[in-house]
Amino acid sequence: KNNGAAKLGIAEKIPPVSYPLAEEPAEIASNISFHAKYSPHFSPFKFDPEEAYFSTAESVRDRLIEQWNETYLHYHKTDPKQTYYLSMEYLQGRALTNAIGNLGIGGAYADALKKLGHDLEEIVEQEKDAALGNGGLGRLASCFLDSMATLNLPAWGYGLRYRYGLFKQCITKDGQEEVAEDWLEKFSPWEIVRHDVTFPVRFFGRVEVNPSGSREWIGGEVVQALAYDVPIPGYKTKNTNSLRLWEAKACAQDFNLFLFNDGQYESAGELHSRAQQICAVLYPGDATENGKLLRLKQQFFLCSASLQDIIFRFKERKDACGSWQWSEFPKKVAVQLNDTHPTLAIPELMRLLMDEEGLGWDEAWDVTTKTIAYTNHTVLPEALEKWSQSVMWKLLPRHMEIIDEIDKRFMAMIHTSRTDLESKLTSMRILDNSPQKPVVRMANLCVVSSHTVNGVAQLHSDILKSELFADYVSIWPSKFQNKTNGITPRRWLHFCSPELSSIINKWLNTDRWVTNLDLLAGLRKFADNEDLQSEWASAKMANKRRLSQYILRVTGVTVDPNSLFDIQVKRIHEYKRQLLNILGVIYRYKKLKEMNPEERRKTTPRTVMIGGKAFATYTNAKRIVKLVNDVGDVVNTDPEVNDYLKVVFVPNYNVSVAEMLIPGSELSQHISTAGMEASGTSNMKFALNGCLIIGTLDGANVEIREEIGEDNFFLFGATADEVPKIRKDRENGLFKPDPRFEEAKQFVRSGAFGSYDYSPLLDSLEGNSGYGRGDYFLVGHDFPSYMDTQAKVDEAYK
Ligand code: B1H
Repeated sequence: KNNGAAKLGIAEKIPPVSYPLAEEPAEIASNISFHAKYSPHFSPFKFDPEEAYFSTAESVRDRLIEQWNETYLHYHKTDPKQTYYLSMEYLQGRALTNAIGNLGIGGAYADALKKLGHDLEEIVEQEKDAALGNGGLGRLASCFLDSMATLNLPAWGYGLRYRYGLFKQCITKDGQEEVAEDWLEKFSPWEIVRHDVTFPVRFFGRVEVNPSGSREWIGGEVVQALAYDVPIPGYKTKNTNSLRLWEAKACAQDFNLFLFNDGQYESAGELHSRAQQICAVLYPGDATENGKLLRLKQQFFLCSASLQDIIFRFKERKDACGSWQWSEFPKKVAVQLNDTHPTLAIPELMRLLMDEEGLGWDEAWDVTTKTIAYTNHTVLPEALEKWSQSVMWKLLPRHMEIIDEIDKRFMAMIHTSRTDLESKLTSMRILDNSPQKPVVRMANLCVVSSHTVNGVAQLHSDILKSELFADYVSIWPSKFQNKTNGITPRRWLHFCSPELSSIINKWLNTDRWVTNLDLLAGLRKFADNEDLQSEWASAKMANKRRLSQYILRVTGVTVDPNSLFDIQVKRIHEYKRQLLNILGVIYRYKKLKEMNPEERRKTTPRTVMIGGKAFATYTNAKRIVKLVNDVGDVVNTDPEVNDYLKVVFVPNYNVSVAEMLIPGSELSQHISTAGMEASGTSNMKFALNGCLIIGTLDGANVEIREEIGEDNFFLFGATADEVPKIRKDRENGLFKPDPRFEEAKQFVRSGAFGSYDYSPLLDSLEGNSGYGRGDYFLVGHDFPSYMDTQAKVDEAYK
């Protein structure tokens, strides 16, 4: 009777399995050995750390599968409203430590591996990071999945299964070199292919009008989307959600045997190789406007496959209870768009509802707008997606008809009920029909079609309301919200710094803070307790030692764990101002050189670490990477200053490297030009690990400072509302540079750090305006207050 389980066939069709999940270390060891023997991935009789990793992962996965199936069945039966997070990026990092930690079986697995002659800490290092994202936006998606699973929410992620994720960064004498990173080189034990979950996705073709007047998209080429599921376990709960990643495949009939037998091998498999291209690589951009047709295909592929799957699940659950209505869809389904990258979900949902399900425009529009919500992650103009109308008409003709209609109806609404906004209509419209380059403005499409739009930190959301989306606010005042970003305290404190985590447990007398961070405030009353202070300091020292060994291993540079560990890690971008950091270091180095040994001894020894990847064609970002490396080469081999300053470029910054760096940090830098970093999330990770911050009033820094207190935040620089006037003044020739700033730049120009030509980089800081000039990011303006504030840091450290 209406039993979802029976319909699904899970309970009835698979006979009960006799496969007890091991509890005791000896049983677990035998389970790991079982996998080594019967799910072998390497030649027999070999149990090296790599094989041990895969077998351990498979043993842990057995437990996840159990919880995972039960979770699916539970939601199938209870039919709650389900959230779907659509994102082109996920930066998952490693999964083994997280899974073991969430299941609470770390001790037992460590003991089991010991019995097998292995060390859990070494085994987890065998895993390659799943880096299907560029930076903060992708990591945010992964943190949300962890959080939603832990909160027992029915929430799935949808993404693409890129064959090659983010590139590996190698540092050579020329600076950054990108190398393809093959995360699937062996295989991933965390993904399960669902051979029964496939959907067709069409590209190109044309729209035909049927005799009934309905419209149909036909022709073109069709590829299959095949689902790979990754389990997302919650912390200390059975709830285990899914990250469903799509792969593109051609069908067998798309392989042309006739051509192949004729020796035309490439043409024979053309459709297959075209399908393969779709998920071949992660779009390498972070805030760039590069991608063209392939990127658009990727975006549509994600949206179409995910929505077909969502509709399928909606019907599957509804069928169990007999009749249902489309108006119920938004009561059962929420779709969150991670930036504009999955915007095509809007016209695709409209198309599926109208052309496949037979709804009229009004009904389909009502369902779509009640289902879709949009998160904006940037106000940088170059990152606001705009797609060429002609490319869109070619690739997605039916969707362009729908977008055109949404645009027309939006204009009609303005003309009838908001004539006061008519003068703004040209910029508020979805279609930009300027004759040189007609484009679709994806952010405008999202704002018009979503029930809710959010920014990712209070300041950013305020800027969205007062600038980027200001004209829409008077039409839909309650549509615009703030949702300040967050991070998972499991990965970013509990698992990455077990020492600090157990000290917190001890002093709070509970580990409930792991799922309720507000409880950390309970530590305040012990802040002056010397026992806590010394335990805290020894945990920090242990993390600094571990980090020092890592730095030595990957860079060959010896750093002193007794020096101040000062870290800036994030994508390399001019607005994030790694250049401000390194120019400050250069000035510090020059002054140290000018001191006598007596004076030097009075300074605070520092180790400055900078890490991050530069977009492959972003020349100035790559010059910054090169400069940091060149400065390091000179400073680290200069015996005069060696005990007082080290400069390290940490190569190949990724999730796992972050898990090593952040717990060992004492000062971290979040120094973007005010108003340009939408939120930032590493600032939260550092603060959570007892690290002080030097930063501007930008993004989530503002709220972090309120939370951790002004004493723990070294504030400097212009504020967001001062920035426009500072830029204007500069254009009018009113800027007077600080002599320290001039000295630092001159030192680089003098060739103190080698013969590489840094003038294009330094020239971008000169002049009053112009492309790549005029110091758009206000490095010169903020330099003096940055240096003064760094001096306060030195004093505080003493
Ligand atoms: C953020 C991006 C982004 N904002 C374009 N925008 C991309 C834009 O491939 N692309 O084309 C990729 C990524 N990423 C970041 O999002 C913000 O800069 C951070 O401040 C913020 O913390 C993060 C998460 O909200």
